[in-house]
Amino acid sequence: MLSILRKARLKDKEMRILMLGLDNAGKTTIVKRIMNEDVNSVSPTLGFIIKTIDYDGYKLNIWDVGGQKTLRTYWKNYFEKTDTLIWVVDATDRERLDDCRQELKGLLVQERLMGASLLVFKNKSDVRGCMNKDEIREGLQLDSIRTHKWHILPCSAMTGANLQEGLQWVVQDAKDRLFLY
Ligand SMILES: Nc1nc2c(ncn2[C@@H]2O[C@H](COP(=O)(O)OP(=O)(O)O)[C@@H](O)[C@H]2O)c(=O)[nH]1
Ligand SMILES: [Mg+2]
Repeated sequence: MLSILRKARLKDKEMRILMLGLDNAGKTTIVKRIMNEDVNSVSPTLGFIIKTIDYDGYKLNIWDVGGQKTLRTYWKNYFEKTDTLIWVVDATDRERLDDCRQELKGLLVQERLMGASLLVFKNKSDVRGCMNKDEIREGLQLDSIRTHKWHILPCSAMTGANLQEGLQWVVQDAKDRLFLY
């Protein structure tokens, strides 16, 4: 049933994108950069923000949800009808990579996220000495994911690098799915 609804919306070229990750990963800054808003005035997100972006003929509704530990229990309220999960990782935060892996793992077993694709944004790639793509891929054990179609992209909310490419992947994935079903 869910998948039928999902497909109907994809046909309407409307998508729901859930942006999650640990606090301080750069989720809100990514959304602001995509929206061409000032990225220097970001404060921690309590609750959530929804932004709508038109991209390649698609209407992308991006849900930016607060990632602090106390807020993570509320994430489940946003799973329904999600087409794509964007998991934002702070590539400079080696200490919490394990925490990051566990949180992601916990999401990927959620039934209501089963039909969603996964885009991992390796954010803060502009910072010298940050973890590279392989380190994140291994640290998050992405190669062991069998339940979701996934893709990892290094990006920077500060420079804007690869953010458009990320949206392009999201939209292309939606097109592929429409073609498949
Ligand atoms: N150097 C660098 N800093 C970033 C980048 N993205 C976010 N930040 C900084 O990381 C901090 C947390 O960003 P925020 O968007 O609030 O993270 P959120 O908690 O995931 O929403 C802020 O101080 C941002 O300026 C990035 O790509 N590069
Ligand atoms: Mg935020």
